[in-house]
Amino acid sequence: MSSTWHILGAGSLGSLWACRLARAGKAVRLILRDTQRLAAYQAAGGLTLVEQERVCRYAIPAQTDDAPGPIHRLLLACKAYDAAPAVARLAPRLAHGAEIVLLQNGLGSQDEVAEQAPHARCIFASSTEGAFREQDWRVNFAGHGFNWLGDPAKPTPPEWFADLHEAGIPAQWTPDILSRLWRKLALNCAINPLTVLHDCQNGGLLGHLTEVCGLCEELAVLLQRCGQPLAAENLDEEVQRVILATAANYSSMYQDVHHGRRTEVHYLLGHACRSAARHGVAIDRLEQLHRRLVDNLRARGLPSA
Ligand code: NAD
Ligand code: KPL
Repeated sequence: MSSTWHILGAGSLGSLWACRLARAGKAVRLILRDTQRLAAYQAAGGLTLVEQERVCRYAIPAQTDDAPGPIHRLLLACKAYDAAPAVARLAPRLAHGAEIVLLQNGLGSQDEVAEQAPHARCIFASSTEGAFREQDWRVNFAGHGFNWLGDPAKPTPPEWFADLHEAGIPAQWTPDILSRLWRKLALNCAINPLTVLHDCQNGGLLGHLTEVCGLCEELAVLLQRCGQPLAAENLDEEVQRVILATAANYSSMYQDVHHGRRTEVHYLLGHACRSAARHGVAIDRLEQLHRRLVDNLRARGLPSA
């Protein structure tokens, strides 16, 4: 098996991972959308990582998805709605037993990817690191955090796991990755849509705590019914802690909406509503929230799924 890290998506998280792996001497190849993006990247001379005072450029080799050669290890660093189509295009290059690390927030895209790559091992990740693109090919490492990785189908970590520590990527292998992803999804459902609807920073929700707590109640019941009791524990307390700790921040969904970008709602609140319907759980408040959010997105001319 080749030890090259193919990284699809030179956006915020993909660039952050690519620069740290390359800095540690790991073989990295970026996979870019098309020949135009490839030419623009080559003209820029590489990816630039801005980390506090330090600014470093890494001339990481790049290619398009139809380049020759098999892929054994793929870091999928695109948005949830792009994940399955991206893997479908790469499928002819995926070696039997290839490993795909899925960095997508929310739930649902992991199953869509697995359908496109039935012979690959899908490793799910949940990240609390924060990065944003200052401009094309230049990423700012804004928020130190942590990464949990796991595979619901196989408890043993992949042999390359030590690469992450060597590259200074804080990470832990966990058998409870689904619980982590559900918990983050629940936090995002309780906070992000309301920040869009009330047009406020996370701290603005302190003025809407009855609404927040009502959502947490329904989310906790849903998590229990989905077989995720740990993710349901003290959810309302954690949501309020996060609102206070991030009071001055705008949620990721708020930022997407205000930059006119498509949101990941289908894999967050949308996934919660679909799961509730499957399990026969009544979630009137979450459904009403979903309807209000969909109307709001449509009114702005943004995709509502
Ligand atoms: P991003 O939009 O900055 O980057 C995604 C990149 O993927 C874009 O450059 C896009 O052009 C590229 N892409 C999409 N389809 C492609 C294809 N077929 N071929 C090649 N490139 C393709 O997104 P991001 O902020 O890095 O987020 C990625 C995922 O990580 C999301 O699910 C997000 O919710 C999650 N996440 C992000 C952060 C963060 O701080 N940015 C933190 C935690 C989780
Ligand atoms: O993850 C977040 C986001 O903005 O997406 C927080 C800060 C937890 C709010 O839900």
